[in-house]
Amino acid sequence: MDKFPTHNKKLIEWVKNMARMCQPDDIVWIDGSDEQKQRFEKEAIGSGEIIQLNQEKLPGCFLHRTAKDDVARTEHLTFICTKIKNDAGPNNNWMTPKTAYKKARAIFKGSMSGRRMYVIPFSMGPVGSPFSKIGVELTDSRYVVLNMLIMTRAGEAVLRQLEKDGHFTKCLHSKAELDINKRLILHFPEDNTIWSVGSGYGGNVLLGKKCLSLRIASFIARKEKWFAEHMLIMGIEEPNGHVEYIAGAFPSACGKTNLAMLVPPDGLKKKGYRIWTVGDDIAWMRVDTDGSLWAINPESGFFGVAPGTNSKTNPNMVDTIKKNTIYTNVLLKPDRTVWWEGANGEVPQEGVDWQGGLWKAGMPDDRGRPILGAHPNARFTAPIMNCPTASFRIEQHHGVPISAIIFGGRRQHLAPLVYESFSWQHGVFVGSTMGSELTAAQVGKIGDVRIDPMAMFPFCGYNMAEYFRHWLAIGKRMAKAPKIFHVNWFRADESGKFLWPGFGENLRVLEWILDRCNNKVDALKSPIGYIPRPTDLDMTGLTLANGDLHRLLEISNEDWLEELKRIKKFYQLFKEDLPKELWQEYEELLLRLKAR
Ligand code: GTP
Ligand code: SPV
Ligand code: MN
Repeated sequence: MDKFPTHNKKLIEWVKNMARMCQPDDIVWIDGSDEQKQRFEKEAIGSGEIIQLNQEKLPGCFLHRTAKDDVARTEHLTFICTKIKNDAGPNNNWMTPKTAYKKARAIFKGSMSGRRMYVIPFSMGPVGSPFSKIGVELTDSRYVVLNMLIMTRAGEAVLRQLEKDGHFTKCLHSKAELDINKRLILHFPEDNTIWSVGSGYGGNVLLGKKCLSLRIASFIARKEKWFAEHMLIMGIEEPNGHVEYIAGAFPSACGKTNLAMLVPPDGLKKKGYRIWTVGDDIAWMRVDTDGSLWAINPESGFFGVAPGTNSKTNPNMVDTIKKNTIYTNVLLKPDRTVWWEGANGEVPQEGVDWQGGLWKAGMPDDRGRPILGAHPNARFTAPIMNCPTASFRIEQHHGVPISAIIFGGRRQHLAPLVYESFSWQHGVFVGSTMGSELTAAQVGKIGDVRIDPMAMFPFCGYNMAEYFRHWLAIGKRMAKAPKIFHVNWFRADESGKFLWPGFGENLRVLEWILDRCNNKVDALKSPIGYIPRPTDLDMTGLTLANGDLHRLLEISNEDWLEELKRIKKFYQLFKEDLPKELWQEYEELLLRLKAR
């Protein structure tokens, strides 16, 4: 029995069963100690899984390279496995649990022989908080262990918690052969179980993140009447010390991390704002007794996009990733530091690229295009507490009250810089129809627009029509519901150049949003929602080219009528399941556009 440092019978039985299937050489329980972590780091360096970086310049930092075809979430290999197909909905790939277990079992069988199985007890949310959920991940990857130790609260304290409350999400992962043809990311919400095999990439294998905290959690949240959302959480402090919190949903690689820790632009400095980062990817939100929506960030680390991160775009992140950080698929420089496209400083002359090949600046591929040093979806894993703007409320069980919810996509055309919904119900319509261009964070054609409701399309663990119904219902339970806004930092001119400078300058838009929440400013009514009067955006210290602000706020009837066709097609996917309130919002928008 002493091989099992727990009395939780369900846990012991499950670990034994999984080990019987996967056949590891031995089993090691993660206790969360520094000593154990350092031992795994040494072993992982020895096995080549990670490369130790320059410890003077980057203390506690490592580099990892994934397989070439294992660099982003593979949505086409991701399944929600429910007994009834319609419970997973048209938004998900589906298999019956029986078929899925059978298929995966064939791959898991013996997959850990010659390897060790690690048992990682982890808590999403502060250990012991009534709003947290516990998972246990079994994995044969030390890289996963080292990442989970950053991204979640893992180890002994969680096991103790499990003695009190037996419930946990069963998470099984094996690299197996890292073969894309034998890769499956399976969710069994009815069994509170996740099985992931054949991948070594973050979102597919750090099972506490998208798999548990969004897909499984959204399923649980619907039953328990709360929200599990793909949202950043940030606080904006005024000089008088009052902090307002907002939550924002943008699809993958559309700016959550950057917004969550923005630096106020020079022009607004004298107003004395301070920004507090609570989370950059996931928010769990619930209605509290005061009738407001309160949010916690279940994670304890950032798994952020490296390319484009520099002291101009995101100085707080540059500071955050100077120590105790794992870099994945970036360029290794001769001095054993790292680089990526859009990093600080000069482009290095040479290095080792993300695929492990010798790299020289400007070196062309067979089609004459320069070879990238870092993969466009290269990432870093870093503790939140490294971040200079980390909020002291991250560790508080209660979380933070949310004043505004912001939806946003990456749209070169169509969506204006910002607009406000007319009501909660209209806000749900806005969220449910938001479109965004695909990025390197998904496998697919970059640039194609897809509708990604609430940035949850790839992450909703059940039928999205029911998810919309859930959003409508929770809205009715709040006496002080947040206002709902839509933003677009990515509107571009004919040549594809962004019209809005973005990043820190986005605070100008957040300021208007908060003023609207506090009834401090009027707005113009447009068919799609309220938009700012141009003079109400504080543009001190920012000069846009003539007419650009006007273009940023422009709403083209013709384009929106086109968009409604896309929305209609999307809604029709859900047949009679789609809440009628949303069709009603659709019809009303159509009328407003036609009346103009
Ligand atoms: P995930 O971690 O995949 O969920 O992504 P995310 O939503 O956190 O996106 P992130 O903040 O990492 O930004 C992704 C990319 O968008 C980076 O290349 C950023 O440089 C770029 N980006 C972020 N904010 C802005 C902005 O305001 N304007 C522009 N033009 N680009 C931005
Ligand atoms: C995303 O793609 O939205 C991410 C990265 O945050 S991953 O964890 O890989 O999903
Ligand atoms: Mn994300």
